[in-house]
Formats: sequence, structure tokens, C-alpha cells
Amino acid sequence: MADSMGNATSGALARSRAQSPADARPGLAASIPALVCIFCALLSTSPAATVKRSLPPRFDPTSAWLQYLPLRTPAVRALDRETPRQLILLDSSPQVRSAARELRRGFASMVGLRLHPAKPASSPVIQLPHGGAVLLGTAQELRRALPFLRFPALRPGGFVVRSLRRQGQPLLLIAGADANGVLYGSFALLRHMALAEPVPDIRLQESPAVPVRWVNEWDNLNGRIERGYGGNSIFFDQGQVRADLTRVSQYGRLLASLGINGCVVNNVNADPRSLAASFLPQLARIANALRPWGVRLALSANLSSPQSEGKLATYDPLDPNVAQWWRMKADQIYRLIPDFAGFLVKAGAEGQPGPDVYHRTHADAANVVARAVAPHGGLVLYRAFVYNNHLDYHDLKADRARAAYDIIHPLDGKFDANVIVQIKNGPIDFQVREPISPLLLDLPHTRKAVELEITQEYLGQQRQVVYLVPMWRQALRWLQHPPAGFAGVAGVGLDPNWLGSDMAQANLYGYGRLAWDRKLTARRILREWTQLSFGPDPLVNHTVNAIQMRSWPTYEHYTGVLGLQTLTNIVGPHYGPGPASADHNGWGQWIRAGHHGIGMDRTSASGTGFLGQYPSWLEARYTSLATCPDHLLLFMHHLPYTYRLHNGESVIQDIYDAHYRGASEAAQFPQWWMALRGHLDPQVYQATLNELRYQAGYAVVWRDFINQYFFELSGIPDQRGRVGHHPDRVEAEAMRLRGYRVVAVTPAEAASQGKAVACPAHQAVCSAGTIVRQPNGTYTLSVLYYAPAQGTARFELLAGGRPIAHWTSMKGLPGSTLNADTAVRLSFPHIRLRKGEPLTVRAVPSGGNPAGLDYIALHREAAGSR
Ligand code: GCW
Repeated sequence: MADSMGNATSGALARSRAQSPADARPGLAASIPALVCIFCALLSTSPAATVKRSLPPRFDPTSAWLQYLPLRTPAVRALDRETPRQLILLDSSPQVRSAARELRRGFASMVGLRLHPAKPASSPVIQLPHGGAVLLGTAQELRRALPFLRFPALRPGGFVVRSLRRQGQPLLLIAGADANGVLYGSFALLRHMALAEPVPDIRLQESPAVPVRWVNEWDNLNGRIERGYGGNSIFFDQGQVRADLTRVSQYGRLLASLGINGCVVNNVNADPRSLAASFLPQLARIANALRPWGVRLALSANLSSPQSEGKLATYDPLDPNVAQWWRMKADQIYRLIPDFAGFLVKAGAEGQPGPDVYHRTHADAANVVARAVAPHGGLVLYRAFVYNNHLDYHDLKADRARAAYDIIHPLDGKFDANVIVQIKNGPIDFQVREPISPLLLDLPHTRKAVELEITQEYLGQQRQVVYLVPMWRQALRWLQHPPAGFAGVAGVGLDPNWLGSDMAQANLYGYGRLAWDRKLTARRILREWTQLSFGPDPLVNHTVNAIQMRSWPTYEHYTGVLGLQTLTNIVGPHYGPGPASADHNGWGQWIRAGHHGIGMDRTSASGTGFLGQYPSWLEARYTSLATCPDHLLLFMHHLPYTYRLHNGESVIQDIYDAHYRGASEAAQFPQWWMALRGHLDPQVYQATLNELRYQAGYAVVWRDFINQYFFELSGIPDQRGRVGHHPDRVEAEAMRLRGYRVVAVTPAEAASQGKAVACPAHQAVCSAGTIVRQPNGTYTLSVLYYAPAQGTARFELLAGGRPIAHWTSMKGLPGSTLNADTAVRLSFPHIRLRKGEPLTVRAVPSGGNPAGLDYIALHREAAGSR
């Protein structure tokens, strides 16, 4: 929506400061080796003091959090002499070579120092060069080279980064448990420098607790990405692997910086052609691009492949020919991709072929594939996202939330050792709020991976800022032990910033950091991300962090509260409001919203019994209305609208209030953001401002839709008199229309009063006009228009004949009609209006886009609000 804001918004809005606690910067220890002093000097100066306010740092969207912004301090130059320049590689693996390149890049960019690769050592015990060295290798290699060294035990991927002096020479050691560890240690050192974290010494030592840290990409071979919002696939185009895989290796670099070690490149709704013998050499090219970054290729496999691809008569997992086919396929893959990580399997869900066709279990299905990759050290990640999407709505015992546990739990202990069951964090499907999946709490004899969705399918689709890490952290807190794996559904695409939104990069970063260390706090992760991405300017950090940290609660407030989940159109694009779609179908995302009550009774006594899947103490907590938390109440119980919550409000009033609260919180975000003009790369500033303004308007669309829906259903008025009453609005259908026709909008809640106006294709220009009836004064004008995907409509807003704003319809929204997905509400502040003057919207339709218009709202600004 680059130019959609029009001229009127270029004036300054009231600026408000984001509130977040100031960074504390403890002092540094004094007696540290010389090398560390370089860092010490870099770090001890408060970043705030060193930032020149003249030019904000340039943001390279493709490098995301690896900006390596120059650390501006004179101390860098003063201590130049003390830095070891020689880079000695004790390992020639592609990962260690990447590590060396990355260190050279990072040092050059951040502190202007050139590291030179030294000649490889000729004997195992090396002579230290004059001036010291940066040494890269596995702990074992380092010990062999410098026998005096001692390292602690490390898990695979772990590392030690340490500085010391030997024979008067400064040394910087980056020792990995393995080659990946060296790479991760190098990135950790660079992150450490970029964050200017105060440390008493450079001594980093980390080992990941979770061995499998993968991303899942839902890329189709045709280049489209299921639930992807950042452009087309970086891997595939028109049925082939792309000729140019530059973006793949750039992505590998980002993933390596987080310690991600596997990438499933094709959609879990898998096209059997992905495993065709003729296609495998192409996939090997992707593996080659990822390998230098320690990211191993994995593939989604369709369970029917032996039949659809192998032309066998069956894909019965217990048929010996089927087992033989999988072995043959695995051997073929490993010949081309020796470090192939394994398969991801979605079976028996949402139309995917499953073992039930042959009356076999999911363990049978997982094991037949697992036995084929086992001799090569491969894994099978088998998804527990299995459910029947043709449930009977009238069956009060039916419950999709039960499905994963009901189906997988009886198989506990029956999966082979190289099978990991991949379980979504909640029992439904990546909603704005869900309880923990009971399966994650109770599968003692099975290896488990937690699946998290980075791509914001139900959470604003990267047009709205929603920082997901606080939500994930809440889920992960339930896990007493580290899982065997993490899988993050990433959905990156060809857009320069991978995800279609700069702010959304925080979620990819956050996923990777949590997969590495699930105990890192959401706030800590965010602090890292913001500073790594945009530099140390305190105002930038405080503001970005404040918006991101508020964003999930805000989104929950204006979408679905009380455990109702995201009340989006679940049979449409999962974007705009559509609460009616939750009920009366077989999908089972039910909320059982009736005239008197709402919510799913999932208790064991009277409901579906889902709560019985939890440990008894947790079942008891959720069963009792006294102890069930309000934010999950309607996920667990069906209650009257008049039921009083712990906060003292009735259910219905809380729904109304929350939606008003969410919309007013979202309205704050662009205001806070505007304090950053001149502090950020202008492109980041403007793109995010546009995003936040759109979000603020869309929160109002959500608010009005959901509140109107529940008002009509319950018949209970808003005790604060807001719902259904919009005295500030002039409905388009009530304006003087030239060319425009009145149309009914479906669903009706997607338009104020259910109606809008549309400009027929044969009209060159349409207009809708009214007379200002309010007193003279300064107003914020808000216009709700529709931006269906096709064509581009142009709009102009005039007051008393004066142009106030003009914009072209937003691009990329899902939908081709005037509906809740395509509604856009723009606001233009500080407009002086005189009573009695005309107010007009003029629009030019084009390409089948009818320049739909719903209303203009005139909101009088308080005196002195400028
Ligand atoms: O929620 C659903 C998504 C599907 C997805 C599925 C899954 C890949 O809407 O697009 O399919 O989850 O996780 O398998």
C-alpha cells in the first residue's frame, strides 16, 4: 500500500513515546586479556552515546538481523594493533569455511578489521603466528593443534568461544563440537559484538538441548507457497528447481546464524512428483546450496508415493513391496544427497492419503518410511496433525481438539527410534490462543517435536504486526524436558525481506533462537533482534520493542478473546473476521455460538471429554469455573452470555470491550512509530508505518464485525452504548451518489449497516457526497473502502472542493468481492472542516475493481491535539 495514505497524513501526528524499561549496562571487569579489551572498548561505551543522529543506518532487508552495522567508536581504531589478524582454519569442511568468511565479513563491517586466512598448518601441532590468531576448528582439532587447550563436553552443534594470551600473543578460539558448532560459535561471537553486550570476558559456551531444529517450507513445485505471504518460492518455479539459488544460500546463512540445521523444502501436502528419480538431481542442487550453512535438506513425502510415483498396486505400509520401494527411494536420494536429513510426513489429514485406507496405524506408516532412511542415519518427522474434517456438528461429543491425542496416544512406544512425532503447539490449529496440546504432555515413549507456525496464517498474514514469541513461550513453559525437535513453518519467499514485512522477521529470528534455547525470554529475543536489525538507537529500540511486545495481546483483543480462537473466516483465506464460519460445518473449529450461550463444553462430565486428556491436576484446573483462566474459558466451557468472568464483566460485555480495547491499542502503534521518523532507514520507516496504519484501520473493521455479529446473536446491547451506534459516520449509501450504486455486502457485518456503494465498470468516475453537519473544527476523517484483488481503483477525498487526500486501492488482499477480507479503513488526521461545506469521495474504478465505499467517519479532535 505504498501510496495509499495520501497527502493528508504527511503532517505530524501527536507523538507519543513508547514505554519500555531502559537497558541496564553493568560495568566491565578490568583485568581481561588484550584481545578482549578490543571488545571491552567496543562495548563499554554506551551505544546511545556513540550513535550519530545524522543518518540512520541503512537496512538491507535480505540480511535481516545480520546487518553488521559499524560499531562507531574511536576505541576500535585505537586498539587495532591488538587484534589477531590471522585466521587459521583447522578444518576444511564447508561449514568452517563459511564461518571464516562470515567472520571476515562481520569484522570488516562492524569494526573495519581485515582478517586474513593463514596457510593451513603443515603439522598437527601449529606454530602461533606473530600477532596471534583467530583459530577455528572442532574442539578435538584445536586440542590436537594446541595440546595445552582444554574444553568442556559439548553436545552436537555446541561451541566455545574464548580469548586468551599465549606466549604474549592474543588468541581467539572458536571451538565447535563439530563443524556446525564452529559455524554457530562464529555467529554467536558476531552477534555478541553487534549487541555490544557487556561481558567480563569473551567466553561463550553453548550447546543446544534440542538436536532437531528444522524449518518447514510449504512450497509447491509450481512456485506458490501455501500460507506464504512473502512472495513466491525461493526453491521452485513452474515445476522445476530454480536455476538461480542465490536466495537459497542467503536463506541458509540466516538459518545458520540461528542454529537451524534442517529445512524441509516442499509442502507437507506433498506432491508425489517431489520424489521422482528425475527430480532428485534438482533437489540435490538445493542441498548443495544449503550445505555450507550446516542446513540439511529434508523432504515432505506423500504416503501414497509408492503407488502414485512408484506405480505399485498399493501404498499399504505393511506390504513388503512398499517397504522395498521406500528403501530403494531412500538409497537413490542418499546417493545424490549424502547428508539428506529425512522425511516429513502428513498422512490421513485434510485429504492426504493415510494408512487408515489399509486399516494400518500411523506407527505402521511412520515406521515403513523410517526403516528406509535408518541405515543412512535419516529421520522421519511424522505429523500428529491428523483429524477428521467431516465431523458431525450435531454430535455434542465430537471434538477436533481430541483428535491428535485420540489417534496418536495409543501408539506411544510403537514408533521406531528414528521417528519423531511432530505436534502443533495447540490442539486445533495455530490460533491466536489455544491451550497446550495434551499430546505434548503425555507421550512418554515417543520422541516429540513441537511445531510452531512462523508464517502468520491466522495471525494477520504479515500485513499486521504480531510478535509470536510470547505466545510460543507460553506453550513451551509446559514442557518439563526438552523435546527431540522443533519445526517452524516459515513460509519465506522471494520478497527482499523474505516475509513481506520487516517486522515479521522478528518471528523467524525468535523461532530460531527458541529452537536453540527454549528458555530465552520473548523480551530478550526481541531486544536482540531489534538492535541487530536497526542498530542501537535507544528510541528505535524502545519503540519497536514496545509495539512488538503489545502486538499479540492487541491482536487477540480485536480478533478472538476468551479462548474463542481467531474468529476468522476458516473456510476462506483465514484472514478477516468470519465468526459464522466456525460453526455448522465439519471442520470442527467450533465455538458453538448460539442465542443464549457460547463456547465448547470440553469437560469430561458433560462435554466432549477433551479435558480428560490432560494430567488430572490440569484437568481439574480447567474444569472448575473458579480456576479456569478467562483467556481460555470458552475453549473449555459453554456458558451463557450473561456469565460473569473473573474480571466481573459478563461474557458478552467482555467481548465488546476487548474488541474496543484492541482497536484503540492498534491505533496507538502508528502514533508511536511516527516518533521514529529520521531514526530509521526511510524505507523501513515508511513501509512499517503503512503497515501499522492499515492494521489500526483493520482492527476497527474486526471490532465492528465481531461486535455486531455477537450483538445480533445474543440480542444483548453493549452497556457502553457503542456497538451498532456510530453517530460519527456518514454511510455511503446515504450520500448523494453520482454513478455509484448501492450494493448489499456479504456477510452483512463486513459493511456498516450491511451496505456499501460500488461503481459499475462502465462509469469512468463515480462520486459520493455529503454535507458537513458538525460544527467548524479539526477532524480526523476515516474512510472505509474495499480493495478486492483485481484491478486498481483510485480515490480522492475533497472537503469544500479542496483535495484532502488521494490514494490507490491496496494490493494483495485475499478476495475479489467487497467483503471483510478486502475492507480497508484509512484515517486522515487534522482536517479543518466547516459546517455546511461538501465532503466528497471521487473514485475511478478499473480492471474490475469497483472502488467500493462503505462510509466516511468524522471524528472531532480534541482542542490542542496537534
Ligand atoms: O491449518 C491448516 C492450514 C493448511 C495446512 C495445514 C497443515 C499445509 O490451513 O494450509 O496445510 O494446516 O498444517 O497441514
